[in-house]
Amino acid sequence: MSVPKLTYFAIRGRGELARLVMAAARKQLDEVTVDFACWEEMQPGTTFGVLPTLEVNGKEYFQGNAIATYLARENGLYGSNNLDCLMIDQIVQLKEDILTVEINTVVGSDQDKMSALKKLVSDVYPRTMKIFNRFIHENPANSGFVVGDKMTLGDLAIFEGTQSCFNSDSVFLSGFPNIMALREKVAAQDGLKEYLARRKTLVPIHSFLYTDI
Ligand SMILES: N[C@@H](CCC(=O)N[C@@H](CS)C(=O)NCC(=O)O)C(=O)O
Repeated sequence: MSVPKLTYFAIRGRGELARLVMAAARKQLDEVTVDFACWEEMQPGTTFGVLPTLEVNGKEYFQGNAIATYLARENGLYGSNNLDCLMIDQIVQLKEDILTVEINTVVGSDQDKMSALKKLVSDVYPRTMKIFNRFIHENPANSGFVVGDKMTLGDLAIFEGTQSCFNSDSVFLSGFPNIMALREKVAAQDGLKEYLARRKTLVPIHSFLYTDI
């Protein structure tokens, strides 16, 4: 395959899982960063009207999680059997469920944002972190990873799906020790370690976002 090209905004959002996969695989990912200020003008000329997109061998694809899953499969970071893949897919979709509510905390009216924030803190985070924590505990390989004995897309999705929660309330997240241990394990992997150190400076937080989606 040619070097894949990811087009997305300068946020983690729906592009970050693909970035994490490529960092973990230590493969090159070309990136085009779209400025939010230019998006309205640009959007009608784009293939799908939303981002992220991935260009591979001259063809453009979309849907962030499909892109990340494709890249994981290409790089040996997906499950090794169908049930492991199902476990990973559930986790990726759970990450999306969390992100949807996180996004609702930064768009719309103040009242809508406030009610999304309440839902996130009182329902979504407690419920989903418990599930992630249990999944890691129930891995028969007892490896600290969520599937089998090596890192997969499932671990990267837990890492990313818990990132905003970790950033906003690490004390709350420390009540989920398996998640905390997995986060440390993931962050220490070759490729990711370097990427995460770089990310601090490369992913700017936009001023209209008060959380770091
Ligand atoms: N289901 C799509 C949703 C894509 C999506 O809504 N992207 C947002 C950014 S995260 C976007 O492009 N928003 C700009 C717009 O809708 O104008 C995915 O998961 O990639």
